[in-house]
Amino acid sequence: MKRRQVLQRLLQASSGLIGAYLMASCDRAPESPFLPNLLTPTQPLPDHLITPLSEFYVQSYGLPVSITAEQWQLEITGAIATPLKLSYSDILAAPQDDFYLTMECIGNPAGGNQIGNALWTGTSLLPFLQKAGIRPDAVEFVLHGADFYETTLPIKDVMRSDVRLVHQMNHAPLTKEHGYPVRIIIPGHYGQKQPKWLVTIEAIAQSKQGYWERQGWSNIARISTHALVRQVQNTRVWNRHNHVALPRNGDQGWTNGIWVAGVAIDQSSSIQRILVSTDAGKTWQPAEQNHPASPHEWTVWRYPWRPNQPGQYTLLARAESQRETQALDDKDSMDGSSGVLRVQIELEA
Ligand SMILES: Nc1nc2c(c(=O)[nH]1)N[C@H]1C(S)=C(S)[C@@H](COP(=O)(O)O)O[C@H]1N2
Ligand SMILES: [Mo]
Repeated sequence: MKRRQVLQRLLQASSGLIGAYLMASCDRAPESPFLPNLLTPTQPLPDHLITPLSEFYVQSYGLPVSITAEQWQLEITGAIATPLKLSYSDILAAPQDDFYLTMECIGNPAGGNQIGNALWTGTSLLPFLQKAGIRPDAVEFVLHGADFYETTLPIKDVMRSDVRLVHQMNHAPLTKEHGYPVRIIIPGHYGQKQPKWLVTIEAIAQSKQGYWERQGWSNIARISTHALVRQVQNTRVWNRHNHVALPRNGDQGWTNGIWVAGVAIDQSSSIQRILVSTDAGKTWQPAEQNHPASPHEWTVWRYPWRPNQPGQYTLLARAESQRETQALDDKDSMDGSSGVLRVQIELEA
């Protein structure tokens, strides 16, 4: 992929984020997923931090598709023994699971807003695939959206009981933008492996690449271990809003200490520690964190910083999962950003 395309993708990512930022900053007090819950020192960190729908990023390469639940059909086809056609009521009639999962775009830059956590409801795809009978020569599945979006994954990555056909987000039907009536969710992978308006699952005998993958984005798109700083005291730290000035006194003053808070996630293993540095990476201290039951849901964390001098500070956060420790690079790569955001803090004298 060309640099220009990377840039375009990053711009796409940030326009979503600017949208969300404006929405949050205009009318009333923002119903922020971060501000109140994370900063009450006497309260334990919440078990789950759900992103309000109004702030949940949308990433679609084209316009959202309008299909009704009645029109919708999912075809399982290709290198299989028995082609299947499923209706919306077939999906609802199967056993239902609720699960928390954090969705993130592979193009989300360090500190970006192309990430959100939701409670999803759906049914396991595996029994349907078993019924269809995958032929031994099949190597991959192509997952097709009604917008002609497509992405692929190896057979073994899709034939897992935690891969689900999802029709609800936070106990409400998926909105059109998020893939109504049905999308697929394949835990551990970035958003590009989760087609919305899913209409065909095709088993193929020769591997191929999907829409974003043909443009150079990782073909396997597994989420890397990374921490994201989300707020410093009451200021949200989104990408390109990473400069925070704090007065000496008053509610938002720094003399009584400063709360820094954020999230962290990995593809498949739980987050062991989040380390925070307030001296540009020279020294690191562990933050307080929650421990979600699923490794596919973000860990939330907060760190009470007690600076004693005014001046300029560079604040960073990095995560350690059971798999790896986040490197200290700050490049946004085509394998997903594991970059560390450097937040510039000015404590006023
Ligand atoms: N059909 C379809 N599915 C899609 C896409 C798309 O353009 N079309 N974009 C993918 C990408 S790149 C991401 S990051 C996620 C975003 O999901 P969301 O819009 O529900 O947050 O959807 C994925 N599924
Ligand atoms: Mo994405």
